[in-house]
Amino acid sequence: MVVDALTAIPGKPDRGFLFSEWARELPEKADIAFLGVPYGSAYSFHEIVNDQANGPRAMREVADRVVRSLERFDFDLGGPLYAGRNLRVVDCGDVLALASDPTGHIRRTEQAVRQLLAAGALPIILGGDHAIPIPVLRAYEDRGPITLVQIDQHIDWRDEVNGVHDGLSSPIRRASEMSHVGPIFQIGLRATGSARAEEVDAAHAYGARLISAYELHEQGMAAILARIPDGGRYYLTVDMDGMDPSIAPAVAAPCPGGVSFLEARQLIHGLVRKGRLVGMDVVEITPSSDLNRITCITAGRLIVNMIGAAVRAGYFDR
Ligand SMILES: [Mn+2]
Repeated sequence: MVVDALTAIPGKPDRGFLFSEWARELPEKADIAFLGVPYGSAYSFHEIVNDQANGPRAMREVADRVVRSLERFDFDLGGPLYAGRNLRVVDCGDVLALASDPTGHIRRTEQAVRQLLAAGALPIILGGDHAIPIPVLRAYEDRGPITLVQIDQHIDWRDEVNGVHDGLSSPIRRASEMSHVGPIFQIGLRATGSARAEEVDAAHAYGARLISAYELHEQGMAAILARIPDGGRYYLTVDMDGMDPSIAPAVAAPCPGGVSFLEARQLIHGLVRKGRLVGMDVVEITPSSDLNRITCITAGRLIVNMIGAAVRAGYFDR
């Protein structure tokens, strides 16, 4: 193991996520880059390796069920994933984590995403828990203003839990403090999470738009999309517990009433068309509780719809 590397290839499969080429070193130029980020900032020592840390591996293992092969006609997209374009799509492996440096992976995550952005790549992050967008979003420092769009059951506005400020209950609070993050839309909220009234007040004070799952189901995603300003640079974070547990059971907090696949797909295609989707993460999959791998397939199909829409919107045309 090269201990000063940012990433490490996890090994087993011949190809990276969605038949992409493995990048043993971060690319100097690429169109799309997958990056596994297994570890965030844990709330207790034994949670440093949680079930969510198995997410990148589970996503890669299911990839040939997400897309059977790259030349196949994808009916979500009206043709093959890359529409015949010759794009450089790489899987950069997982951000390296070292027992000798138990928080170094957070710094490495930010650095890796900075390098991917400098390479011209669209980063697609495979988490990991919901702490992971914190260092990812920091990497967009010079690329704002970012409109942050979140699919989640929870608002994730805790300032800290157990004295940890960068954990999975805090990503939107931390994002709100970044000067390059502007409007925040939080979609799919329901039931109870880490938030108390003070966290909801903080979100409202910022101007975050809190959209419950029920408001979404009653008004439809087109109405929600219409509230998001056009022409933005959108970053989409998908906490899989925001999705309905019938299609995403492998989460730590399954709860009925969630976002449907059709709604999430409509959001993704809508954002790609409205402006520029500059990055996406899929987080909070707990592979040990998956059923027939459907949570990973749901997450993978959201990624495929994002890529396919971006290709057809001309994102990678030179
Ligand atoms: Mn979350």
